[in-house]
Amino acid sequence: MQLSSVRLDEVELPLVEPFETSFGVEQNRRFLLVHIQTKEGFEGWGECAAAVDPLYSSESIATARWMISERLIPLLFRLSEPSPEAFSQAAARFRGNRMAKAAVEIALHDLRARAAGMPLAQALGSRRGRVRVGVSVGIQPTVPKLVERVGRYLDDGYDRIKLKVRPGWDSVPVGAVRREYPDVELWVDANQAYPALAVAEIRGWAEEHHVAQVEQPFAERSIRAHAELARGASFRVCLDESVVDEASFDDALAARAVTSLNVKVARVGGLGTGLALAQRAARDHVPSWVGGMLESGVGRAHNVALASTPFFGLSSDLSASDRYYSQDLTEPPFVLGPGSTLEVPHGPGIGVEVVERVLRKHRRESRTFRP
Ligand code: OSB
Ligand code: MG
Repeated sequence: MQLSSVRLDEVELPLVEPFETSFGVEQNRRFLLVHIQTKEGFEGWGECAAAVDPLYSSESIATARWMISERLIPLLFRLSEPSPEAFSQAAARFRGNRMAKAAVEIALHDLRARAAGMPLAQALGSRRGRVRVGVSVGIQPTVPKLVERVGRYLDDGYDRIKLKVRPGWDSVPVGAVRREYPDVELWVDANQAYPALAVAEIRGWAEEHHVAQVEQPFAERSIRAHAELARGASFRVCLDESVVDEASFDDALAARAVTSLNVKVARVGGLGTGLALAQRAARDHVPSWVGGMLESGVGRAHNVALASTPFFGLSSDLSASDRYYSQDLTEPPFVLGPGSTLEVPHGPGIGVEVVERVLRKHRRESRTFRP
């Protein structure tokens, strides 16, 4: 395959409601979109999860735009065969910048699968027609509003709820949700907001309110604090930000700091590493699931394809299109199906199509690169 162009767009899509985490609030999702085209007439789409500010991790739209346009696209144009594996191998000499690398790597996966006329899910080794999903619920203005919000998601059909928590928004809101919905599967995610000293306090409220999983309460590098929390806990300790590659996962496993793994395509630099991590987790009997970054339909479709492979045992943070956007970038929309699931698309590649009209309406910037 010979590349003819790579287009890098910046898009701003309004979220149906603001999403607040321990690190801030988002009203609109701004992200980069990668569109690769070949001389043979094939295409591949990728999305970069980096946000405007480097709050979730050190990457931002600005750093990712520089990395993709000044380093990764030139590197891609020099490859003799533009496969995701050849790209990742060549890009490995650049440190970090995993969200930027992931955006290009996943576009190459979509391209290869489309060129083969095969669904990406199948190309990744999928065996499932549907994936189990839950919903991640942002911090709300008040506890009653949170309880009401959770109730509406349960009415929609989600059967697993993840609450965003932070110091000052934990025991009381989590307890209120638990009292109202005694049987719901409850997870919490703190996005690194607690000091290592908070181990006993977190264990106290998480056990009291029967929380099944506590995600990334401590800083990315605080492996020891996560191990302390995991020791003898009745809940799983899930790592998100701490695991960025196979080496960091190995270290966390050796320290017994991880009893559930959030596999985010963006955080780990692409589908290749995402799959490898999920396989490794399965081998070590650590249940895993696919995390999301409020992606548009492009990124979500990649995540759904990954989640459909046999290595994931827990429900993923992949909700229906209408949980994020009233007008998604792709069609058909993802809709919640029976048993809190999303259907894995059947078409070639990611199996959903970017709607040019929607893209043009929400595009703020566009640059095209040629070999
Ligand atoms: O930590 O999982 C996270 C969104 C933005 C940044 C970090 C996280 C999230 C989510 C969203 O929880 C999950 C989703 O996309 O549905
Ligand atoms: Mg998380």
